[in-house]
Amino acid sequence: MIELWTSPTPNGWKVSIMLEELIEAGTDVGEVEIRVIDLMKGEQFADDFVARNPNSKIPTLRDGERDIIESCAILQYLAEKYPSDLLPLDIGKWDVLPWVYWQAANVGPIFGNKLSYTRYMEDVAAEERRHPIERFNNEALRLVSVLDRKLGDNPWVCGDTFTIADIALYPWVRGWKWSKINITTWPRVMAWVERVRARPGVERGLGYGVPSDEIDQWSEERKAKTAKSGASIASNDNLKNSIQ
Ligand SMILES: N[C@@H](CCC(=O)N[C@@H](CS)C(=O)NCC(=O)O)C(=O)O
Repeated sequence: MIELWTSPTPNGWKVSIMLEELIEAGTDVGEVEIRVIDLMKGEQFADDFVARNPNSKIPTLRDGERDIIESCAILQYLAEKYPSDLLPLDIGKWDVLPWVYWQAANVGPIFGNKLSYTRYMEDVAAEERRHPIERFNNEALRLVSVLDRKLGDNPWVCGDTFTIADIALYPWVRGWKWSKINITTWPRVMAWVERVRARPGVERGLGYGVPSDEIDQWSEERKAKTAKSGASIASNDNLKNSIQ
């Protein structure tokens, strides 16, 4: 049995979308038990969580006796365990995996930092936020321009086939309004965001931990709760306290 400990956040959605895309492709993934981790309460630092993921971040997946941490590693693990079009298993995998790593090493951290400085650090003086906001915004825009060129006139990131590269990238890019990263200069990226969103597996994957009427438009209450949770996670005190 697969156990997924996750939250409704970009890194969490990667895995819920993956599971739903596999099901959509006709794969029997067996029983999947989902536990929604309350990051605001600090459940990621509890002993049972740390025993599965010493890095104290969602998502973390247990398959039988094996724990897999890191969202992109989980995507690759599931893609290899359940062969489908989501990842070629021959040499063609190298058309896809570098873009998954590119997401993990670049888009996630840069979009995440831009988001934190834009939404979650309002108690930090505007003057102190100015430089990191400009830096992370410019780098995020550069990454979007790379994505635009990679997409070219193809429907999906790696060509004609929807793959785990699309799954890894989409949850971060779809949040461009929340993170205030203006992707509208790149119509091909905008069209790709809509194309991914239209997939039934993506629709279901985005629904883990979020009511269906809030998948695209969060309520004011959810925005406030997310901002509060983000602020507590992003605070320097929280980071200091989690150093062991
Ligand atoms: N590189 C990790 C990043 C995971 C990550 O940053 N997860 C966030 C939510 S999107 C988290 O658990 N944050 C809680 C914390 O930092 O305390 C992955 O891709 O799995």
